[in-house]
Amino acid sequence: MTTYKTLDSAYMSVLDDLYYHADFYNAPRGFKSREKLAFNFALENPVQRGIYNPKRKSNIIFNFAEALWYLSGSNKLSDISYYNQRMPDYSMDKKTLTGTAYGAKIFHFGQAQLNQWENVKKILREDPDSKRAVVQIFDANELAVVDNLDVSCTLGLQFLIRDNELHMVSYMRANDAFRGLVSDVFSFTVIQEVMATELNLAVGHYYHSVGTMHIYEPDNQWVTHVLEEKQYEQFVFPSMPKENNWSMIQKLMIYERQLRQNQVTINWQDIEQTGLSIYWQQVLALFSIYQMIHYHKVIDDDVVAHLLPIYCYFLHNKWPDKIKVGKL
Ligand code: 5HM
Repeated sequence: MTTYKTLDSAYMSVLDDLYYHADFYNAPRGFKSREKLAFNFALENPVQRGIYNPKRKSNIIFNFAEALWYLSGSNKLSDISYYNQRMPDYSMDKKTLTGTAYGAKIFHFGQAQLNQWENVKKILREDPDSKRAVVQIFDANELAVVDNLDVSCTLGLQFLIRDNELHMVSYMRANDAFRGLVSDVFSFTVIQEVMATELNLAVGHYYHSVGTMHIYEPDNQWVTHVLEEKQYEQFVFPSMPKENNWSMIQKLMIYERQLRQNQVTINWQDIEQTGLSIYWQQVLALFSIYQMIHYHKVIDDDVVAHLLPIYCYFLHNKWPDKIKVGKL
């Protein structure tokens, strides 16, 4: 298995490998794609989860929103479609997501509504060497739903404590190497970091294992543009505070909902007065800026000016008309 230092380097190498050295060309469910089977890679530093290739235009706000949506345990479509207009395409009833809502699987699995997060923590506390700390995501019932639009691509996540570090292995049946990989590895490594800080452990390696890794044909042109771009600025992604982050995450979720529902506006002074730690203040600032973008409000320069350079870079790259270079 190839080990990369950062997700950015893994992404470029995996894309190149898939695009130029695919093993199969086919069209599952009619969607033309190229693929490799039983694909895997490892990340030495899962906190370094940013993808900075300017042509890829990754959406840091959606990435944090999706990770937070998972941590909230929600399966509600509107909680996440606010950040990504494509999400309704995967919903059968246009109200919930059945496969993609990994948080609902993690925190309320199946009829018994199992809280797998708590189970995994208990197992690891009782036996730190355990190989049973698995969060199951894919549910066999998903295949029984006729014409199911949303069958979990992720089978499960396994947590392993080795040498006082929390390692994580994700198992996916299928992963879109160009789109899905960016948000999936972002969210999964956030989950790993939240679990590690809660268990008071350092973050270990992240292992990504996929049944079919593929690139969809309509993305081919964009993929080649991304692959042509070899030299670009890199940043150091911030680490979460080394403490149990749940109280901060829960507080952040309350503000996130109020912003999303357009019940409040939040300026930089408000953010500082939330009592959130600096790491989570930055994420709230991202959500506050997204509210301005989404609801076509005037962008609050002061909030932008207080963002870390890494987040300014992402926003300017994604929304150059709204987040100006001069504000960097
Ligand atoms: O036909 P199928 O159910 O496999 O189509 C869903 C596709 O969405 C997957 O093949 C995968 O390419 C992509 N996907 C992903 O990469 C979907 C999800 C949602 O579970 C995900 N990552 N998290």
